[in-house]
Amino acid sequence: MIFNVEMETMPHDQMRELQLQRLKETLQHAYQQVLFYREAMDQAGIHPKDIMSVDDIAKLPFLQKKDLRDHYPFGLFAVERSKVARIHGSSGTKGKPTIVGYTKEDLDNWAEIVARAICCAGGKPGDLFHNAYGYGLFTGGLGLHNGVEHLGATVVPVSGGNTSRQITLIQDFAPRGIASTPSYLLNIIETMRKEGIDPSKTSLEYGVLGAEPWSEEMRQQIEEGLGIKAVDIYGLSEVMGPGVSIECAEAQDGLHIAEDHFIAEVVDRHTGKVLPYGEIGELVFTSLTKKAFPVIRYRTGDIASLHSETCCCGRTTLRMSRIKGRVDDMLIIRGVNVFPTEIESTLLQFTELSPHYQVEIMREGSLDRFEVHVEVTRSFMEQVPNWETSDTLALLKSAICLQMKENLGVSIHLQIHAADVLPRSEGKAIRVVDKRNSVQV
Ligand code: DLL
Repeated sequence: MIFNVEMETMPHDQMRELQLQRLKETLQHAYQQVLFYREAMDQAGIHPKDIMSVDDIAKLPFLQKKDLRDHYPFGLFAVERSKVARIHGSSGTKGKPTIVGYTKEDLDNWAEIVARAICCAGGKPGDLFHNAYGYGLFTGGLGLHNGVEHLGATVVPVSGGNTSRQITLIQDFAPRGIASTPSYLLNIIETMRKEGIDPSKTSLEYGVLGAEPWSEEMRQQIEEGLGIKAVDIYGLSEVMGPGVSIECAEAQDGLHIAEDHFIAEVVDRHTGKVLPYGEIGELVFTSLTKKAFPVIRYRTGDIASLHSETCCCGRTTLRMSRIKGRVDDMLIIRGVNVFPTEIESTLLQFTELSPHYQVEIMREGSLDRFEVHVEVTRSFMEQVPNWETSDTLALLKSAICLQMKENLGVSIHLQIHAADVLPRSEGKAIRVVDKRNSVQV
């Protein structure tokens, strides 16, 4: 089922026309209302009226995360604060959050975009929907919440955490859909098994999972574990929140961008040059309908590529690949660039391991040392006598290291722990722990 047929199946040229008209309005609005945009455009020698085609967007200066921090809290708002109906913020752990705002109209648009996204994932009006994204400044909880209501489905606003209660509610309410981070859903599956509940026997049929990078191998574990279709949803508070793009249940191959609300570009992360479709680089988004917090060429720090081929689901919108990772999370191991999801893909091929892992970076002399921490499953510990000193463990360790070397071209230091030792996620999983600047005693 397609929710907004007109927008989601619009021919490409027509969509470009709509985007151009909305882009012009957004630029005019931002130029008039936000000193930052006026100064940035003046400095670049470009005026909104100079934009004659969507491709002209490349002439405009970028917006960076630093600009949001420099104008904390409301310096980039384009309407009076009293017209702002809601505030959200980034889930960043360092320093103050980056703050964004929405007018009532922005919230209505967002709800429609998320309703469309849920349909794309296989949802429909009348569904019962378990929402395990955190509620608060983070856009996941309330973003999905309003989308479910807009769709005409029933939302269960559980938020993240209290996993046993989540499981009780899933069993008692019998939802069709669930939303959470993939890492938290793995935690829920694992807890079900510990509580003697077969996760494949729940009522769940589809999952709307995102807010963090995850691999195909993790998708497979979730789909097999719960017997559901798991689709990837992408978004970020600076641009709007969840729903900027989502995979369709039919293809699960690339995320459909809500192009009537956002223009996507991929740029070379060093030169800022726009890259052709198919090439991997940094995603950049421009909002087309937001009034309170328009963003013009926001550099997301997320690495992906864009694809224009038509999808088997019938949607004509541009698709983006799944996010390989964030620029800040990229590990440079002896000159080789590695994303945590690539490590994840290899680890999850080993059924002896649980799907939980963490990478620690430490300083060793003048070099960085990368330690990958994994844990064996409980059944491995039960099946292998004296598992910690066994040959089976030694063989497993060398097999993982060899596979890692083959897949990623790097040698890693592997630490294998007992089951249930590594931290479990209740929201966004922390995959990389950088200990280089911590004091060693
Ligand atoms: O994570 C919004 C969201 C909520 C998306 C629920 C999907 C579902 P922020 O907290 O601002 O917003 O974090 C945004 O999270 O720049 C990406 O690095 C990462 N991210 C979001 N979705 C995905 C995804 C929400 N599907 C940052 N795959 C983004 C990989 C993702 N990374």
